[in-house]
Amino acid sequence: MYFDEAEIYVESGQGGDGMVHFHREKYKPRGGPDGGDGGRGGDVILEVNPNLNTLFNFQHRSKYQAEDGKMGGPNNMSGKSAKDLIIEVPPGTLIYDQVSGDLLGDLKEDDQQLVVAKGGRGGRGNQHFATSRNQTPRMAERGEPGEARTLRLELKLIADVGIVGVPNAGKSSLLAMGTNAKPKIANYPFTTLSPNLGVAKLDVDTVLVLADIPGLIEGAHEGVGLGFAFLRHIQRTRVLIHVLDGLSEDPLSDFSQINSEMALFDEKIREKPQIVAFNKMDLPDVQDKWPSVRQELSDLGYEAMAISTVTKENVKNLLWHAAALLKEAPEPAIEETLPVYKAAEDPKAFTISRTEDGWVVRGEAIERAAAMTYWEHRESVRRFQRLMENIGVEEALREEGVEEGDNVFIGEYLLEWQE
Ligand SMILES: Nc1nc2c(ncn2[C@@H]2O[C@H](COP(=O)(O)OP(=O)(O)OP(=O)(O)O)[C@@H](O)[C@H]2O)c(=O)[nH]1
Ligand SMILES: [Mg+2]
Repeated sequence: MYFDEAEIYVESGQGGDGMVHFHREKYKPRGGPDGGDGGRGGDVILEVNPNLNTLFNFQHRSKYQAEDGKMGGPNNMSGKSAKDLIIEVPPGTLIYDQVSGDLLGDLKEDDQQLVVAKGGRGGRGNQHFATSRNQTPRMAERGEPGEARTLRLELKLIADVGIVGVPNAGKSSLLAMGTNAKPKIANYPFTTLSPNLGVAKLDVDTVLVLADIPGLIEGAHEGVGLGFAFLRHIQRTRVLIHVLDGLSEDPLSDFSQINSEMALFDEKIREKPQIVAFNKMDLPDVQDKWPSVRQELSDLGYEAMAISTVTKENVKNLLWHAAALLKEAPEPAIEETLPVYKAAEDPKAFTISRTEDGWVVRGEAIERAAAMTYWEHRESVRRFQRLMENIGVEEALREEGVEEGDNVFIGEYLLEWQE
């Protein structure tokens, strides 16, 4: 249903495991350690594709998983790293972490990228663990696990010019006439349910991106009609074309209504340059009304043009006029609603809790280290124990009163406490 919001689940690839292996050659004494490193797991990356203008694709697919890195091999051979998984999004996509609500990024420029889940690094093979005292290390690291997260995507169209007005005014007709877009047009209100983008190429150097915004009515800023979901698309446009329905009983009251709805939603919209387009001038009734409407608008300080999307009267002029205003219009101010980027939690932080089954230790660094340990190799386990000591988990458990034989859960791993 919604094309401008989506929820997706992403998971990066796990790193490949490092290998425990010793060099072997015919007729030669046993060689040193030569277990290769695991390859890196694939990242999940969002990338702007300027040809997209909706989040519609995510209706059909919402789960994205990058591949895992390959395991290291003998002869110091590194495992193959996995390819990154690239997900294309339209320009103007805001990315939020669904759980924390944090804004992770705002993708606007062509080909701009954001890594949303970093692939795990490959585990090191035993070639790295030889020391002067230990020439035959029977240990290696397992690959680092990938990251999983749920993201909320929100699209803010990036159009230069927003076409606004009451339902049925002829906004979509104008977009269809002036650009490459083919929006639905019909003689009833709320034909357009979501903004359409169109590109008008006026000449080689002058290209306008126009957004046809669904019809606005009184109370739109409070969610009436199609609501404010689409008002926010107007925020990023720089110039507005306000289409008046020439057939309306009172085009001027329509005009002020829409303006106040926009201002109630965001005061700054009022500052955007606005061109008024009095539409349906092919009809005699409408032509009769034009002189008085024009006068009243001019008294209010607005420049108005009379157009017809049927005969195309003044449509090109209108777009050229918009292009001229665009040159002077300032870049829209950066979102005032952007939340602050929060610093990530200290990865070495951990918590300890006691349950019926035993002690539960939770923390990013310690859980990762557990996942990267080969529990079948004593030396790997010792290394893990040193880490427990270094980041203070061991001391904290002792202070809490851990005893010989107690169960200690580190993430998914169960250990038995031994002094
Ligand atoms: N005679 C005449 N009819 C027009 C003109 N422009 C649009 N219309 C008609 O007005 C009706 C509404 O046109 P749309 O372009 O769908 O209007 P809209 O503003 O996009 O309407 P919503 O999407 O419902 O907000 C359609 O029946 C169009 O054919 C015009 O210049 N002259
Ligand atoms: Mg429409």
